[in-house]
Amino acid sequence: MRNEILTAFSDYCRDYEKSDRFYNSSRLSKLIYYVQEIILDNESLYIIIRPRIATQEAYRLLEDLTIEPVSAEELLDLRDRLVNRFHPQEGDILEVDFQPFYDYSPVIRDPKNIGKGVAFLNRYLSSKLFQDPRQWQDALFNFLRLHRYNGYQLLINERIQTQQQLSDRIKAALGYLSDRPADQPYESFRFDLQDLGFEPGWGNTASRVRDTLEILDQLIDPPDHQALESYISRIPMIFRIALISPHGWFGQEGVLGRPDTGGQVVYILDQVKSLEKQLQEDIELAGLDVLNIHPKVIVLSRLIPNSDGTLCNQRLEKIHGTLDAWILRVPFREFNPNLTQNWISRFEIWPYLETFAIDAEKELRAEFGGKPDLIVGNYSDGNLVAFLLARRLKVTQCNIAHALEKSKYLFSNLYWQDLEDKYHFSLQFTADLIAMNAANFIISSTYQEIVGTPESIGQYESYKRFTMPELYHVINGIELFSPKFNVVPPGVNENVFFPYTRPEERLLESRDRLEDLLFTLDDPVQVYGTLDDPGKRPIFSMARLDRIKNLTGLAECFGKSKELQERCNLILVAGKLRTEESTDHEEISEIEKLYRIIDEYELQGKVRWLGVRLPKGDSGEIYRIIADHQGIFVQPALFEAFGLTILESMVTGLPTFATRFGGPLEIIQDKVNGFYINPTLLDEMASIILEFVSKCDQNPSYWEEISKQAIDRVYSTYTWKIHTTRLLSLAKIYGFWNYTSQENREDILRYIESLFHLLFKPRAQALLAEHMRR
Ligand code: UDP
Ligand code: LCN
Repeated sequence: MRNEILTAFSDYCRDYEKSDRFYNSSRLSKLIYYVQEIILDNESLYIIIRPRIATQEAYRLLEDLTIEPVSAEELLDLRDRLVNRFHPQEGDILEVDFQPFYDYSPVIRDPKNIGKGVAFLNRYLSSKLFQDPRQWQDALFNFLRLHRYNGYQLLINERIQTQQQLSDRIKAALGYLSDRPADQPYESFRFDLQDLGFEPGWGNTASRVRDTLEILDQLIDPPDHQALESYISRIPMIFRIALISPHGWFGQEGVLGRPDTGGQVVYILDQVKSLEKQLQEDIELAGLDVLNIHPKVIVLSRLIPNSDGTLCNQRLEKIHGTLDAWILRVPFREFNPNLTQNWISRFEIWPYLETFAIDAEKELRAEFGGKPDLIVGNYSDGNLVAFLLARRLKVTQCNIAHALEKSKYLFSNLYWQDLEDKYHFSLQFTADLIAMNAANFIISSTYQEIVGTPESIGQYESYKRFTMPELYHVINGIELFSPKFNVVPPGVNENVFFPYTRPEERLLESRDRLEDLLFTLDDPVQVYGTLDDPGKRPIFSMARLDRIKNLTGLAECFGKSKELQERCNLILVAGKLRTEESTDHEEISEIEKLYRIIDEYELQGKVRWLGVRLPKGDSGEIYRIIADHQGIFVQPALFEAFGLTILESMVTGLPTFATRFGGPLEIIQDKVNGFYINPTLLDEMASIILEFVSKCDQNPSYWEEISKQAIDRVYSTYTWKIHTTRLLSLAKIYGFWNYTSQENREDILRYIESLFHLLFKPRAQALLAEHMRR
């Protein structure tokens, strides 16, 4: 592995007293820097190089020092041999290859533009379309005629029959509007415009209608791609959105901190509110209130009959703070009630998803009174259901991964057979391949989620080429240069998570209660551990007790550093205190491990472990109380796809120390508005924290400096307003291009369907058979 190669090279240079120049800038050192992996196979050495982001090359170095390139197929065979899962005599293994489907669609050239798909697509397709003005004008005209809401025609009516007529009527309408006061309401001249052939959707005032018509006029002749983007973003095309999130406990109370239920729920609930608000604004601006049009957003999840005190057994739940946004819960069909009546881990739910999609389609249609205009999938299961629904309903599909499990577990594909019992990665990775290729567009929270950094490969990139020994070889799993990828990061709920410096917005009552809970309350049901000196600087962390979240690593880092223990307390908010209360194998083993570490390092008196599920308002206040105590937040995950807790702690004003593996590397700018830590190097982690604490002790304004920078970082870059404006504009633009370019996706979708039926389904059925026996 890369880390070992770098260490071996550095040891070699030291032992053989190589010069600095050799170590840092010789050709060999450069080569070593780009080597991702070395495989030793009998007499040959295989070197896998990543010379650029999203690019991989493999070479074989023979004993006589000749070098040969190695093909993708050979490399995957070699990997199978390495884990003793290679049976050439049994025939070739299935090769999955999506490349041919991307061969005739446009691709981004420069890796730095990956994740800016829509800008690229706009430029590319407009230059193609604009070459033939006649074809372009027809496409635009036909697109404008499409739009309806509940059967009511929007934008243009049958009085405009041709593209030429459209052009003339725009000029006539502009003339008509030229002497109207800018703020004259649309309603007062609606029927005059209707006579000319224009229906609602152009604007809510004379000036807005005029602006929209002017952009369109400009777009007809001569067209340019910027005008196109701003025009399409104004078209009222989206009124109903379905967000799909089947697994976990999807609810508004009592769910966070349970296994499988973390950031995704927070993300979606905030996104819904922001989406509804944005849709409302757009509808109002387009002048569509005259038709009494209102947006509706539905989060589709599974109904869990035994809902452990949550509302997850309720079919419909209104989302707080919205007018018409709901959680719609559809039960899994009752195969084995011992399972289907209860929460089912995200690693086990694959057999239920197809029938769930079939049942959900009817319920969604009933609730929306029609079909949605956009379907957004979340996580591997939600994206698979989004694909099934979008295919049946013929609606634009957007994917959000949140976290792709493949990169969280080292060699999860190579050793999938050993992990299958617990994780069923053969289903999950197949579902991922299906959904990511089927999606019309994908939004990611960071650039590195797609293609990583110069040093590490991205989450989507890990699907490019891999082997599932004895199941299939993926020769090309996803086109990373495809314009379907767009980076659109989330925000934080600014009503809940806001700077500790705003006393007027804080509730005194909850502050006192939570202060007690954090530092002093003696309640063995909720809290483990008492603090000898509650006045010490708190090191705080909050996460689910997943292995990957590595709260136990943080406890161990604290345990190993006497100096840290002298100067700080460790306070953890982590789901549960007792193994008997959990059915999740990772949670159980993390609980056991945490107790072991506290004992082994004798941390009694220095650690408090809160096994509570905080209502959202409380978690906001908890960060602020830690900030009142000039504490810090540490996020020690072995890998974090994005990390909402990092945004939450930063916006509160807490100096934040977060893992350098994953999204935090993009959120934080090291030593400017937070700090990177390497959770595998516990001593180094302790010394980074200690250095900060010492600096603060010498110069108290240092804490405030970092705190202020952290707050600024979130407000400037991570807000829901930025997110939803972008998401809606993407949905419209991809919808437009799908229509006008007449891109034929039927071939790739048929291939995907085959994979679903021939690969995914039999395995899902086998898992179901196993579930029936439980
Ligand atoms: N959270 C919480 N209580 C807990 C654990 C987590 O409220 O006991 C919330 C936390 O505030 C954050 C989310 O759950 O909003 C976790 O999101 P993140 O993206 O950090 O990680 P995930 O759990 O999705 O991997
Ligand atoms: C899942 C994760 O693991 C986190 O890193 C993200 O922040 C969260 O989803 C929301 O996207």
